[in-house]
Amino acid sequence: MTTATQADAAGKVNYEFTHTINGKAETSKTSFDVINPATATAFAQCPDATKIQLNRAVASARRAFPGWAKKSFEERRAYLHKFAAAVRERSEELAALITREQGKPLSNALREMAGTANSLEQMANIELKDEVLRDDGKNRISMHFRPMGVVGAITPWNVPVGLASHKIAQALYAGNTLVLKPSPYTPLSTLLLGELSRDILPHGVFNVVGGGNAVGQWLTKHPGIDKISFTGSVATGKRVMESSSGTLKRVTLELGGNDPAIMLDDVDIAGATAKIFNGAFGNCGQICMAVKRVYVPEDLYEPVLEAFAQLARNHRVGEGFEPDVQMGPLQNKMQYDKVLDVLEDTKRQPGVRIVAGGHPLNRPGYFLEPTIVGDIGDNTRLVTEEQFGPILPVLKYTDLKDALARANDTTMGLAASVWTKDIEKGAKVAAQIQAGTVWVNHHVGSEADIPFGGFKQSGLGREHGVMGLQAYMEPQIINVPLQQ
Ligand code: TXE
Repeated sequence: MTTATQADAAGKVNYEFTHTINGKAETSKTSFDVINPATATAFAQCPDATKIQLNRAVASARRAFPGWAKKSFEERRAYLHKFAAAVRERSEELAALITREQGKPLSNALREMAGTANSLEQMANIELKDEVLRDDGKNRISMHFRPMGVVGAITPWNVPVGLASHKIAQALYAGNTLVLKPSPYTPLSTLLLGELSRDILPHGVFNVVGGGNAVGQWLTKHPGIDKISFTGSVATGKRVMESSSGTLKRVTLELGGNDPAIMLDDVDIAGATAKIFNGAFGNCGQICMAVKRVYVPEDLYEPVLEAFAQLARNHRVGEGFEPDVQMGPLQNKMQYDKVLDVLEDTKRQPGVRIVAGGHPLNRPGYFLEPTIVGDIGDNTRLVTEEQFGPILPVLKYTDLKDALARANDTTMGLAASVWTKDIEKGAKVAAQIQAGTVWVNHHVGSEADIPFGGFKQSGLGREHGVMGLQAYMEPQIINVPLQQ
């Protein structure tokens, strides 16, 4: 497996990445370039699956389903723990590949791999119990959860293996089999994960198929798929829901966020700004639940703005393999252009202050300085859209009610945070924000036993926890008369 992550002097990885279909390697006649965002050049090839190959992957998952569904939770737990151990053993290689194709610092890629192994284990440790709904001497009515069938999972490019691991863990532990399609921008680490699974999981239980958006669409329309689990943009999420409707597939959608952080007037400025900064600029701002807007009381506005600016100026940006680097490039050209466009729009706003950053780095690759923006209006692209990049608007407020109304004035509702020395007050303010997760004095995090998902157009359903697991299963009521 080592050659899959080693680059030659020109930065190219000369390794044949393959799909995993029915537990075996498959290539395709055609392939496409995978770009290293730190150099903006192609470094490897991803096989591009045909419709016939996708059909074969779905058929193999269907064949494997009855045997896998019949296994007990304990048996499936043992498989997932074994998979987690193998991932842990190879995490350095997988992390290096993530850094090369995704751009994030190697330390962050290693964290993503540790999270992947933990998530496979933690999900498989959840106990799902049958429930007795009524037992009154006349009837015994109980609820049981049954595996659904074949799950199609579609994943994005920001946290390629980490996000895939949530879907793998839930789908397989629940007793389903899986066909997973990674983003065409970052497919290789997931293909390698599939390769690693071949000696561990029964054939057909876990299939990984590389390809472009068309493969995703085939998956959502495929009559052999029972559920789609999707993480990506709101626009594509809506298309996924539409094309899944043909066979009434169950859908879980984890979409974008425009997540506010609200500082209260008793906030510890140094502590909060440092944590909010990390919550906004981690992974170059490309996290669905990242801080996307900060609301600050008027009296604290200038010191807070300056604290953010200092942090931005000291943040080390560079290629993910450079030592001590804290932020890599944006992941792809489409995203880079989109973020530059938002930046240009921001600079055109009357009275706006760019207090730190504001420029691309003078080197190849999709690098942008961490950028702090002050005195920007509410009705601007930077505030109303999900920027998904390293630009943070800092907004002033005089009245908390008004700040809450502005924070809630969005079609999204994924996550948010409240910052205060008074924890109880923080929790009361948190309850007034329309978002699936609201943290107090913290922002960004994901745990396999805690449900996660969005209000409004940030998604549909929840992943993680008992609730997440149940979303990969069908509830079944067994109604038994106790008197004839
Ligand atoms: O995502 P897409 P893109 C946001 C971010 C970004 C925007 C677009 O704001 O600028 O999304 O990014 C597959 N049927 N997020 O275009 O299109 C695709 O191949 C089925 C937020 O890369 O949503 C990939 O595997 N599948 C997000 C996956 O969908 C389709 C993380 C995601 O691609 C498809 C990433 C179709 N019709 C970007 N079209 C988050 N929630 O964290 C595409 N795909």
